[in-house]
Amino acid sequence: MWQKIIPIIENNERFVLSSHMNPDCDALGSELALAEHLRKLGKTVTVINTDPVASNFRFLDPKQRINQYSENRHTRIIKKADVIIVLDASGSWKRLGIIGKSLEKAEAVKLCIDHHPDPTDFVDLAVVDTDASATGELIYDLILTMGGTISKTIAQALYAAIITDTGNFRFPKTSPRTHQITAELLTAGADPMAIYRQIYEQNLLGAIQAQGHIMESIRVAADGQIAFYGVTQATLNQFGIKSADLDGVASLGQMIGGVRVTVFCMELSQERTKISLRSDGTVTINTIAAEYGGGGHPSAAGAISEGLLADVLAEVVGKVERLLT
Ligand SMILES: [Mn+2]
Repeated sequence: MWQKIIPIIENNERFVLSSHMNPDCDALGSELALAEHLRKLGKTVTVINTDPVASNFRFLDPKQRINQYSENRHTRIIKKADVIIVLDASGSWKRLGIIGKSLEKAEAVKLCIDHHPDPTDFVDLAVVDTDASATGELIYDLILTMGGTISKTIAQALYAAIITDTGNFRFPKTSPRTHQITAELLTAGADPMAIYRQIYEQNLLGAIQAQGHIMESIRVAADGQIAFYGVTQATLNQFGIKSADLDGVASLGQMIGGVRVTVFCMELSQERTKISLRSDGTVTINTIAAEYGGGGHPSAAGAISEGLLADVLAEVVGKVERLLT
């Protein structure tokens, strides 16, 4: 799996790592782990994302080595890079946000390491394993294949990547291999309780209260097989929170017995709506996300649509209803 990528890593010096917009723990953990491994090999590594690290993930990066993209500071670094590695983000350069344009123009060799089933023709070479529960699993494998070691900081980063991308070991791609890797990460010093608390138990009071508000608004369709709800900017303002504070709200509907698919829409601005889809694994919903230019996994996907929240929500629910009949 790695035989083409390893020589490219070994024979080059300057690396830029990047990932998708609003980087999650898998994106950040994979970046941090691979960056540390490359630095140990003597490489120069810069990690740059379009969006900043969310506050509950900052513990992963105490030395603040993950940069938020700025054209002034990073254009030269990107231009001089020998290799660009895109992690956890297939599909197209667009998934990376504004940095994607800059990376696309660079002359570096472009690689992608991912577990999403989306196109990879935007890079020169890709390693995609859709059976992996997280990109973090692949990075673990790459580091060991290259004879590297799993330090405590790498273990912590990859553990965070895997628990979040598996929904704490319940999503369909959770495998014996996932647990074997996780066991090794614990041996290498990852602290499950501390990491769980940092990721899941640092919510703002307003975020939890907003969840209560959203939960009250949940409606169902298709005889209770679809749960759907949305949140407006006005509600976010009312509770004094930002959209990023509502991580996890997209799967609230799945807590209801009988619900197979959840549709959650968030108003980004008046004519821009973020769509999040979740399914119980019996329905493939990334096809619907793809209709809106988005992507993701068969049972967890998302997209952004031009349109009013209420219209987009109704339209997506209609599409899911047709999928179920
Ligand atoms: Mn991932």
